Amino acid sequence: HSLTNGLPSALEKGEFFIEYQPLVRLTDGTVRGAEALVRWLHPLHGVLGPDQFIPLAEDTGLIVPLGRWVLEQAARQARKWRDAAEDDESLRVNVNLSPCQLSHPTLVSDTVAVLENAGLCPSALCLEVTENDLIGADETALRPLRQLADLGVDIALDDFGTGYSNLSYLRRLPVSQLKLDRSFTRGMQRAPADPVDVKIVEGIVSLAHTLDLAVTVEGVETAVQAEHLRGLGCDTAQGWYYARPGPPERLHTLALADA
Ligand code: G
Ligand code: G
Ligand code: MN
Ligand code: NA
Repeated sequence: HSLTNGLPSALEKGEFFIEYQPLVRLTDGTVRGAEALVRWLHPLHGVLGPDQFIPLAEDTGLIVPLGRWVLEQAARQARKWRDAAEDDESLRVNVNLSPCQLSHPTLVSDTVAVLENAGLCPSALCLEVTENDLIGADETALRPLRQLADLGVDIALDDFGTGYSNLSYLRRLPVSQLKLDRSFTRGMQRAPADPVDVKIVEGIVSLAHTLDLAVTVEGVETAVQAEHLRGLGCDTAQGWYYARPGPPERLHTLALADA
């Protein structure tokens, strides 16, 4: 608990920072964007990961201003990447949303304002929400996400496959991509791949593409795994094989290396 005593004042003290992990298109290996992952530079304990403070931020309500700050930073960063690349179609940014943000009345207006202030088009942003946070959500609860999706913001279903997938509910959600949890891709790290994992991923990709959803795979750690997942038709990959989460400048270097 002492770890998180300083959490309420950490935002105003400027103790949070963001690392970015590249998202790579599997067909050609190009960097398409990055996921923003927040960290807390704790004055006594050093760098803390989200698992160590996001739950408390949710309990205390700090997640709403913190989440807004992450969104602002990420949007500004995407603007910088695009300016540097002199390409407005290039890099996109993914931002995680917590359930408190989803149900917050200003989610849509905040997001629109952040995009406008950053000079970023909605399609440059992907919001990630977990499958579990949407389970049980009715039409009213989904309305803000649907409004954002209608504006052109991409919505991804994060940690897909770890919840209670009543697959028919996928059709009701305003999502355009699935982020397949890394538990499904672990069995493909080395050859020969686990045949059951291969079948499961094959089935999910087929279902997703039928519903017009793109598939991003998480936790790609080896070349063998990347090759398997490319062969199975997955669209985008993220993982240590490509890059660990890191500073924003590095993404630019990685993206330029493609060009
Ligand atoms: O950084 P790390 O790889 O440990 O991320 C762990 C998890 O923390 C991620 O899967 C993500 O769901 C969550 N997370 C990271 N950044 C944010 C954020 O800005 N907001 C929220 N709500 N969750 C985040
Ligand atoms: O939003 P999400 O919970 O998916 O955040 C991604 C989490 O997964 C982060 O904590 C990140 O550090 C972690 N991660 C990213 N790539 C890899 C990987 O290749 N292997 C493993 N084991 N973890 C990863
Ligand atoms: Mn995520
Ligand atoms: Na995830």
